[in-house]
Amino acid sequence: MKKTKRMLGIGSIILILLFTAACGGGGDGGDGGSSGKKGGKSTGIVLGFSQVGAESGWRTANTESIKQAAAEAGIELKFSDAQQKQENQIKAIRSFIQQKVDVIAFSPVVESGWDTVLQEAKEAGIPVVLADRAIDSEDDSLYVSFIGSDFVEEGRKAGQWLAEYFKDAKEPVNIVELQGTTGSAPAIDRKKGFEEEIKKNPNLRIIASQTGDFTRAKGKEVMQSFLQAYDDIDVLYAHNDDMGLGAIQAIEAAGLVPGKDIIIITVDAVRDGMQAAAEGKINFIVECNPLFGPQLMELVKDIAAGKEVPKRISVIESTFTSEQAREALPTRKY
Ligand code: GZL
Ligand code: ZN
Repeated sequence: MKKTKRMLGIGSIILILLFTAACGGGGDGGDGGSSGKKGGKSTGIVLGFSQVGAESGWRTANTESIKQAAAEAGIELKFSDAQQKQENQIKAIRSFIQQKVDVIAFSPVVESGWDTVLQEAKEAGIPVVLADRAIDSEDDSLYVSFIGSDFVEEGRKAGQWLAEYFKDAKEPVNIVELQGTTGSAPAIDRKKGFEEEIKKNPNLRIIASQTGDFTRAKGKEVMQSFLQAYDDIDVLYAHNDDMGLGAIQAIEAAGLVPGKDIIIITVDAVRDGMQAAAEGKINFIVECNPLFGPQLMELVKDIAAGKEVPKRISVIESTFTSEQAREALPTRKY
């Protein structure tokens, strides 16, 4: 199944400094949920947004950015939290169609199984935006734009750093991997990018890989099972900070020192992850920027105005070693 993302020509990828725009444009993350900021003049636009859930710090920062940006843009937001269940997202999209919203946006919890409901939106004449995660549909006429990170690149950054860190290793480096939600674009692509890089160093090998569903609780539980099954784990690669933080609890409970006995790499760079990195418990964090609320609202306005919009809007993101996390922490927006 060809991936939606690959079908998009590089030319159509518009690199937008979301991070700057979001932070500069009032996407101040931290108190994003506050209704403190007064709403902008109403545009009369109604946006239906189906969110994955509230599974991680990244997700809550993303939700706050979207809610705050909608209020500031004067866009009426109908927001639904799917508790990480695809059937709830499909129900929400159908409800938005019934309510005849102007635009539908959603972060698909998994890549597959969307064609039927998106065909219904298309027949109802309601444009759809993919936010954060992509779908693997063959038919890219089912959505007008995809705004989100390049997860394969995030996985490559993690793999590149690890390959460099262990470039002089003389013996095998045993890696355990906590995958994100099974079937989700970030889980599939972060694994893909990471493996592309580590296969260049035969000493680096993944001895166990299992989903922790992007949550702390599951990350801790699966790491406990890894620690019971293997007595020589050198590295943990977790697809998000929350699973990494749960795993750290298991590592410390086993009497091991995270960041030293087990090198830890995570993705997101949310506040709690950056705090652990600053303390040396996480050695390398790949940033995934959730603050695209303002950018999404500009896109929704353009779509509602019938303007041509880019098929793919990507974000520029950074990475942090422990030292860099210590420096960045005081000014973090999320
Ligand atoms: C990535 C996003 C992922 C985060 C996780 O853009 O879809 O989902 O990395 C979140 O923390 O659960
Ligand atoms: Zn070892």
